Amino acid sequence: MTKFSLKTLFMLCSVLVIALAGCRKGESEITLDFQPQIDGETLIYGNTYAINGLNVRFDRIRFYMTDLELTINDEVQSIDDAFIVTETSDNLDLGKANRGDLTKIAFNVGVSEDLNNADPALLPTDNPLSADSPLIQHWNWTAGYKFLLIEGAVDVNNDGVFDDPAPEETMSIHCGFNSNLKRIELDTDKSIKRENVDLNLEFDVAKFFANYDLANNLFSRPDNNPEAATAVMNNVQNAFDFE
Ligand SMILES: [Ca+2]
Repeated sequence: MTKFSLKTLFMLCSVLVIALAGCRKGESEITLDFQPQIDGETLIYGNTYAINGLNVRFDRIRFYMTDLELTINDEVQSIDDAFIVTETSDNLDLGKANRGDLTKIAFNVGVSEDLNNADPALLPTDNPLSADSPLIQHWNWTAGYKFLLIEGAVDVNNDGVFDDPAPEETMSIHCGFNSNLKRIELDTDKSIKRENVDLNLEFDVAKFFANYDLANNLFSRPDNNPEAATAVMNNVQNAFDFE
């Protein structure tokens, strides 16, 4: 290689390094840490909690989180990916965002109407809304996605035993439908300035059941007691918070 081409190569590399460094300097990798709670205490799946006067056990809580927006330096940054939060989700990698002052985070619990009415088979496999995703929560093309799924048991007869999987004390509430889509908007005052930024998002599962008659609403499906799912989704609106 000639001297000239080596010099050219060196210059090109330098420009590339500077360009990459400049790019990194202005952006942070954002992670959402999930902290499910019961009345302010960390929720542990499988444990027993008192909710509305009854002992309750949660085995599984899963929901879709879509159309995320971060307001940083008064500019809304949209995150196009869809996410699913499960009982084993500790955190979600949201990708990169420009640095600055985060004043608001907004997202849907559920799936927006256009996607909810669409065919999940048309989505790429790595999308949690895809028919090929191992985590897909979908009824069929008429009913769409299960936005939120809550499963566990409730000791309705108060004998100290969860009589499940026999159906009488099994809790299974599946929430969906376009009319139940919820937009969560949370004000905050976090600074996004380091290379990696963790945001702690709490949701209090006890609040899912505010003013909810658990004993008589253990089960909900689109064709069986859908009103219970609507009540839970209305409560979801008030269940999220930043630490
Ligand atoms: Ca019982």
